[in-house]
Amino acid sequence: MKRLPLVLGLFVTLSALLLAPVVADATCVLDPTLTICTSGIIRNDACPAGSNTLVWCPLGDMSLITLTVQVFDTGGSPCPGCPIDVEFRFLGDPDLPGCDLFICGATAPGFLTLSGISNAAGEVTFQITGGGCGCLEMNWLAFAGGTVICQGADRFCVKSPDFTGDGTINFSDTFKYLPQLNTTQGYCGDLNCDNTVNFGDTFTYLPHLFGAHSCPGDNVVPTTCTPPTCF
Ligand SMILES: [Ca+2]
Ligand SMILES: [Ca+2]
Repeated sequence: MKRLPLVLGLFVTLSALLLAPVVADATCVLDPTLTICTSGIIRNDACPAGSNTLVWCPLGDMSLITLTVQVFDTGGSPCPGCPIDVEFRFLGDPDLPGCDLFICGATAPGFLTLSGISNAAGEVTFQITGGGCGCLEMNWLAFAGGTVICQGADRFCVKSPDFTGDGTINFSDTFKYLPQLNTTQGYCGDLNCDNTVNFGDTFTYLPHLFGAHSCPGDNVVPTTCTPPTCF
């Protein structure tokens, strides 16, 4: 008869441990259950707003993938000044034969870690760019004070003047682009998202070629990935 309160007490103790506030630093006591993580796109291309299709460049001068993390304290108020770390894992399925997908800043295939400090609204937005064309799967784990505060996944359809997906734009990319220009067709060559490949796309491509835009990083982990709204 005495075992029930003991089990109940153990359960309450365990629950309290699992939901314990996270002390990220001296000024920051988070309630991890209140954290909001939202993936998105900072759009700097002509692809449809609201779609998950984006054109990105290793230099970061086109569209960017974002993850916004918003943290709250145990009283439910936004928590500014909190150090947040995010471990990203990128998997991808290149659309062009012999090409790859590339993540700027990755330190191993598909592995990217970013750190930031929450602002007055308790928010920090992480920005990601890269190269290559195909389906990209982004998984993330966000940490504060070493504790996971949120996790999730999203998929994007990416394309880039870095057609080969090696993190730099040069004439190897031109050789991948020209066949689609010649046939006026192809998802990857349509850099301005008007459903044809023509000199409008060449004008988009050339500044990135002439600037030899590039970044350090690494490729993604191969996967089979097909989002519903591209290709
Ligand atoms: Ca390239
Ligand atoms: Ca086009």
